[in-house]
Amino acid sequence: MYDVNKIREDFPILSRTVYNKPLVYLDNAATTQKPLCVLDAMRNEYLNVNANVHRGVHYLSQQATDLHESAREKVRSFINAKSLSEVIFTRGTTESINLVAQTFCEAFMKEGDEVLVSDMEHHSNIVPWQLQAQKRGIVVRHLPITDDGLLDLSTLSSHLSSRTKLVSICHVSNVLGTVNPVKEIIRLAHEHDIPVLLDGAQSAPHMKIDVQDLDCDFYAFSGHKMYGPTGIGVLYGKEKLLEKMPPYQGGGEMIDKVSWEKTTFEQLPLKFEAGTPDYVATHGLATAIDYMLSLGLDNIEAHEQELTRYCMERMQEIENIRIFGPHLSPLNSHLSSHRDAVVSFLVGDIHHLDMGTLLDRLGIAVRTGHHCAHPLMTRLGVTGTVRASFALYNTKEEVDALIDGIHRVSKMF
Ligand code: 7TS
Repeated sequence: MYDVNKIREDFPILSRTVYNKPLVYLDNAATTQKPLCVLDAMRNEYLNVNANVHRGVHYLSQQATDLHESAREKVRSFINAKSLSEVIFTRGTTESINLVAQTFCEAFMKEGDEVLVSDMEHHSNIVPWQLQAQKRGIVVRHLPITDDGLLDLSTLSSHLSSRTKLVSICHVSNVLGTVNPVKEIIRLAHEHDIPVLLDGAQSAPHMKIDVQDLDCDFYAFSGHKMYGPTGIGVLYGKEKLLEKMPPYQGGGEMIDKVSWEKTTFEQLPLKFEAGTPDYVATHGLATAIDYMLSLGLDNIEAHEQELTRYCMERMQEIENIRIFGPHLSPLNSHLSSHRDAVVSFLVGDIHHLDMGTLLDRLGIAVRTGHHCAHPLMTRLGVTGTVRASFALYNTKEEVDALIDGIHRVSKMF
């Protein structure tokens, strides 16, 4: 079954110490650690295969191209996209959303047209739209959240208008852990013929994603948050939309023919992939996906849900703690299906930075601050929170260490 201690052996960094204390790494929503198999795969590619992809007739180039394109197939099947044309490699969620913001607006939006985001977005799903607002005069509207940190779906219809051209929301909040009812949102938006982009940065690492079942029009995620390397991510898009969107950047790989008179572009997905791709990172990402599949996505989710439930329960012991986002119902200790592996909190009037700094001295790595979600902080009426976030290798003992640490810090104040 799921042997977390055995799994931890795949991540040597988890055995290191900081300040002579065992490391307790609870900053996984920012980035996850990498298993040996990912590092080995990338090292092996650089050692034995390395050559630029797509353009070479020679053996190594073909081998590197095969690895790169089989990574695309791995991603396609991981998210169940219909076709390889719909899987675009990017640098990460941020670039995926910027790509859509620039090219979707170019193709489909005019001055006064609206994009609907929500009050719980990461800046990477706010600022790209604001840049388009400055450039093209589009309007960025935002869906409110309830005090429990849920999207208020009763207000969705009133935020959609004949000018709404896209809904762009996170699948899971990186601060609140809220798992949004995205299928329902997509169904409602589609009733008005409005496509939906899902920011999957915090969902792809934690749950089975099926883009056809969700029926989302775009889905963006980052490799480094799911045990893969930094600098690689994915944009899924429905072919019928991507076909109509202009290229994002110009350069090699993305062209068909170039002349001074007229340049034509490659077919999907290469049309959106100018320049040498990070083909070693795509192989690393594919290896990370294989690693997750070998453990079982359901097993990973069950383990992380159990840790989150345990953490939320143990946090009830702490006086004056304020947990943000959907709470566990006191009558029912099962985890709310609305919360993923993220717990943001504050204790009394202890500043989040003080809490984070003192926990760090105990070896416990958490994130503090605004978590790249200023508008959400404003909505919550705080300048920041402390955030613990879990991954497939965390343990109940680490949750215990966090709770003990919070007790110790609280006593100091
Ligand atoms: N969207 C969400 C919901 C995120 O949580 C993040 C990163 C991004 C987009 C951007 O991802 P990137 O890989 O392109 O940077 N979130 C965090 C975080 O919560 N702490 O550090 C990064």
